[in-house]
Amino acid sequence: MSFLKKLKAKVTGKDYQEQYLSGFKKTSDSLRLSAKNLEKNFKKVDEVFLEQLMIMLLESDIGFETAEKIVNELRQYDKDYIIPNFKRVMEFVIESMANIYGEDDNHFEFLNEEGVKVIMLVGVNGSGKTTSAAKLMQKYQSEGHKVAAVAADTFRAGAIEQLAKWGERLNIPVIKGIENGDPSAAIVDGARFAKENNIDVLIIDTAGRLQNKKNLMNELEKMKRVLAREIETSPHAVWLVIDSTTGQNGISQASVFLEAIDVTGIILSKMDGTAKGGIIIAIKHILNLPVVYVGVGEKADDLIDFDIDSYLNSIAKGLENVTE
Ligand SMILES: Nc1nc2c(ncn2[C@@H]2O[C@H](COP(=O)(O)OP(=O)(O)OP(=O)(O)O)[C@@H](O)[C@H]2O)c(=O)[nH]1
Ligand SMILES: [Mg+2]
Repeated sequence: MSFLKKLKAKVTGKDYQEQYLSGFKKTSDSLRLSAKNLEKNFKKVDEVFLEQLMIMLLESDIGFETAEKIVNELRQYDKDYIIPNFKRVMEFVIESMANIYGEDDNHFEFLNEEGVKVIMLVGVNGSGKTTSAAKLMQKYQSEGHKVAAVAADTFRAGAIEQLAKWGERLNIPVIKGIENGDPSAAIVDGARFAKENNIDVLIIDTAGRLQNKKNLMNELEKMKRVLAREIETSPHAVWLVIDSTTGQNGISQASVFLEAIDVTGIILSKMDGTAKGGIIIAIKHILNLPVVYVGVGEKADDLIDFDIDSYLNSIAKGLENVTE
């Protein structure tokens, strides 16, 4: 069975498939268009073709290193086996992406632990932290967890109210920081509230300003320190929110956070607004961090659990007419 058929079989019956197809529609459409153009010029896998393929991959925001790796592997494979047609090329590319991404570990295991589980959201200005916090609040609540959140963005005017409003809408308690106050104080209040009220999942929304690195590091370290003092094993997850529409730039902005705190996974927001889904592969390849969730809209339920098979299957949809 071909790789794409196997992929399709693997995801059949899995949750979220419709959301994948609509959330990644722009990526899939754009892949179809560029594949059609590429197919027109295909005779064999030669340097001219490989260069065009490289450009197509770069346009998907997969990043230079990752694109080069795929192109080099294809060149080598063609030397060994000779690729007969364009369909096989595209299949090879998708299969390479799967290999680069690799198998996902179960990053949700901590949710089965006893006691309060703490998830911290970090990331640059406007990347989608607060909206992602609301989406996670709704998700875990709907799965039967007792949820609370901390509005620890004491920096931006209106930020605390933004999360508090989500809390009211979802009927979830939000512990509010004080504007211009110490975010760590809000975190301590939130952790104590969670312990006293048998909360299962506590979600912490933080400020997104990109101040100087030293301040950011100090602040995040302090947050971690006070958290661990209240709840020994916390934070259980630190997820960095990256705006997918900012592409490679989003990845480089993220590096400041990676230096400041142990990030355990990525939430990729605003995927509904971009055709550049290659960024998912780049994140795994360059940052070696799993994409845990993908945001596909502004509503509380516009969040999908990321799984690489469903993602690749949804973008391969765009290739069906080209490759069959
Ligand atoms: N289309 C779309 N819009 C999104 C998504 N996630 C967030 N947004 C929008 O992006 C904007 C910024 O989102 P926020 O959640 O406020 O971002 P933030 O990181 O908390 O921003 P700061 O608190 O200012 O650092 C808002 O207008 C959101 O509605 C998404 O997945 N898709
Ligand atoms: Mg915010």
